[in-house]
Amino acid sequence: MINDFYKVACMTFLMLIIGVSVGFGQVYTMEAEDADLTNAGVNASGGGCANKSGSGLVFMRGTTAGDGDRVLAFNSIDAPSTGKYTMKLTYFASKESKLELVVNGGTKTVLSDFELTGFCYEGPSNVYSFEIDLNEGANNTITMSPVEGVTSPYLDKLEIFSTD
Ligand SMILES: [Ca+2]
Repeated sequence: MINDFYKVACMTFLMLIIGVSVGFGQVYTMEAEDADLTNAGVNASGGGCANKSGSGLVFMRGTTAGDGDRVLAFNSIDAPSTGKYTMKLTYFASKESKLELVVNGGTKTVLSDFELTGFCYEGPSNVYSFEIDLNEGANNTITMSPVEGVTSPYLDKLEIFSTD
């Protein structure tokens, strides 16, 4: 009985530590440069820029024919339940930028109105928030592609939070 009490206490404590370390309500975090980049996307390292997180940035361009085929995929996103979540995309944009978003192979959504931040070395990043639907379980996928003919933002990090 006492053993069980300690087990529960320890588990609760561990869950609290894990909860604090990933941030309250946060279900996912991934650096863009650590996600799955296909079709010869361009990974801009961000050089020695201190305003990014992780080791770099992903820049898929968009302005050259064929750039629309580039895909940055965030796979195996684990959601605790089916429903609405808030996606927070940390980025840099030095001019008007757009990005195509697909969640779980669904409809393409074009994200626009990225507030301009300048390049990474010029100042802090900004966060683009967008509400998405995820399914319960670890099989959620979010893909991002350039809108062909338009510059993409420099992608730094993707975080997902529960909305309640
Ligand atoms: Ca990064």
